[in-house]
Amino acid sequence: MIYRSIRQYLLCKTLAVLTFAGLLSAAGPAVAAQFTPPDLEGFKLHDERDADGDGDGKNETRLGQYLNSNGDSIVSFTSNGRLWAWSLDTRDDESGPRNYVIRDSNCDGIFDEVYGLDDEFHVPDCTQ
Ligand SMILES: [Ca+2]
Ligand SMILES: [Ca+2]
Repeated sequence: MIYRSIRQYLLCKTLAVLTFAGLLSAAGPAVAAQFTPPDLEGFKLHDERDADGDGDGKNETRLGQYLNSNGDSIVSFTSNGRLWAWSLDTRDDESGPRNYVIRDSNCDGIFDEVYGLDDEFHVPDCTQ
């Protein structure tokens, strides 16, 4: 079974698999987006686990979950030593700019895609 979003992942302990077809094709001229990783100040490592980011049954992605005293959650996604996504889920904001996933789609170190917490995303091919 494949769970699709970071919210579902955190509930089900299975990593989200997601597709992003159409996102880039609708973007028009190639202006590279760049998203800044969440600030870990005030957060402590809460849990680490491995998860399946592409639905093949192998847990290739290491997740690190960080929490602060407010219960806000940051998760890092690392495969083959490359950190390719971050999520931020704030407890007091069910939606909006303080809840997101950012992904480095091509392993160049720049987080160039952003998703909502309920959106689908998957481990980029460039980590393999
Ligand atoms: Ca996998
Ligand atoms: Ca990138």
